[in-house]
Amino acid sequence: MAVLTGSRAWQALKEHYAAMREVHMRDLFAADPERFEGFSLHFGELLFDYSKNRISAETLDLLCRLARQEGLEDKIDRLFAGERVNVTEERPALHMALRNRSGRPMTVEGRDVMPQVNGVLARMREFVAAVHSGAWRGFSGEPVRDVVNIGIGGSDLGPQMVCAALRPYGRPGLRVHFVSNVDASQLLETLRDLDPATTLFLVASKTFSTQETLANARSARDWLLRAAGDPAHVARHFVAMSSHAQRVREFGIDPANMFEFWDWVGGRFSLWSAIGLSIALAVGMERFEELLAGAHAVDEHFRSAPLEANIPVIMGLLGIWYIDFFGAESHAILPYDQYLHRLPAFLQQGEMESNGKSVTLDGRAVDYATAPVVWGEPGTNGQHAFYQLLHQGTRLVPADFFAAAQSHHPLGEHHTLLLANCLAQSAALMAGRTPEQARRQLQAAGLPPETIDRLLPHRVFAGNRPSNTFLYPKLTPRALGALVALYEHKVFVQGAVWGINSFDQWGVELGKQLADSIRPALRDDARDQKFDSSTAGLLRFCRQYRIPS
Ligand code: G6Q
Repeated sequence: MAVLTGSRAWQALKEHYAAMREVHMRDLFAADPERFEGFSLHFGELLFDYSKNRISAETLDLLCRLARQEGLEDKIDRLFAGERVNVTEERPALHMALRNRSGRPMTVEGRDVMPQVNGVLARMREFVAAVHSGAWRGFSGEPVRDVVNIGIGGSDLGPQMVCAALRPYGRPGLRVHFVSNVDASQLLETLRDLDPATTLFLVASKTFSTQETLANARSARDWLLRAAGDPAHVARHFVAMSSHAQRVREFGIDPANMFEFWDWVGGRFSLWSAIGLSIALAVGMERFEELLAGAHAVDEHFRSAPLEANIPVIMGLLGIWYIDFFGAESHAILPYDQYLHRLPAFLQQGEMESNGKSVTLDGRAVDYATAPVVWGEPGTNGQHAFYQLLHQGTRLVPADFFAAAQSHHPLGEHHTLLLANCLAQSAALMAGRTPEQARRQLQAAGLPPETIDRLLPHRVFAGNRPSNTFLYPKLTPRALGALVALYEHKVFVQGAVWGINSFDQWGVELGKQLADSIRPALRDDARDQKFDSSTAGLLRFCRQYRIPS
């Protein structure tokens, strides 16, 4: 047994689980009319309701003991102190500096990084103003009407999710698009309706060596030059966000058009950096800074609130409770907010890339489960698709619900219906429907007894399915910044307790390397013997039907 699972705090939780396993949340709510007050927290304008979880005060106490035993408080301090918490890449993970609005220094290796951070923010502000005012002009002298962010993974999912979420704040007359896939269909479908003369490309790549991004950026440059002619025009249509000036220059982008960030910013935590330029262009620098301020407020909370009242800590520990003790395999993200339709994909990367690990920091195999499969869709759509499994399937799927009390678009009864559905789903998952309730309903419908007996098992809902609910008055930049930072820190909390490195992603390397060796074999059959028979068979099929380019 590994150190963690053999530890006192873990064993205590295991015993406690044996007692809690059969406890129904229905009974917990019935026994304590104050349960909501006891298990919910307000943060600014955000409400975090975690009362619909299979927990008691003792559960939380034991989970916090586990966190303390694993040195969480110290690990949080070391994270904020800019220590090299990403041990396999020997870097800090100091994305909090990007949104530090406190005026306090934040240091990496003893050096305050805030002057650099604020310097890039100032350049972004200038650039955004120039684009918005029309002072920045393309090769034909026209202002920018379309912005295309070319990036993938962390250089795409965050800004894309935020731009979608903050669409109501979008600047009229400026459209922002995202191209990530190396499948040319995405690039070509995006460019089809755009005018090269009024299109600005943002090449977002920390390393500036990512195959998909460079392939898309090259093809975008060719598309531009077919209209613009002179390569000197690239400078008016291409800017880069990167930590690698040399490669940016080699690509042909003027380093004067490069917005820098640093290797202490992980890709999936980079939307707060220059990688957020698409956001700033979409909604304006002021709104971008409100987003930063929302996240900063959460940073302050995370580093100072006691574990028992610390929202990301509670989120992380609840996850551990279900994953490691109840055996939950997945976690659903269910926004009742169409503007958050990319949130599940964004959080999927945040959790699965960060904590999808099976060795500890010192390289030992874990004997406990780590990150769950994170998935989801906007709520009401999901209700007509996969909620059946959430309510009556054989798996326990903890879920997070999100909703704004006010819509950006008050229209008739729409928002009332949306909210009613959101609140109804978490209540139904929690309480379920007992056989007695189901029988009464069927009797009330006037069905004969034998039909009732036949239908009854199908009409029962076990309930006891846990969820958290996040409510906010309106989906503002500030509220969104806070939500995202809560999840970033949740991921850190879980990684800290599991003793894994949440900041590397070696698991994405093997496939990339193999792709490099498979690529030539798509043209040349002499290489087939290098591959397993399945890969060789798939290659034969591709070669047979493919139109060589
Ligand atoms: C995120 C990962 C990964 C990364 C992409 C793009 O944490 O590191 O998703 O963001 O692979 O990398 P570049 O920004 O270097 O192109």
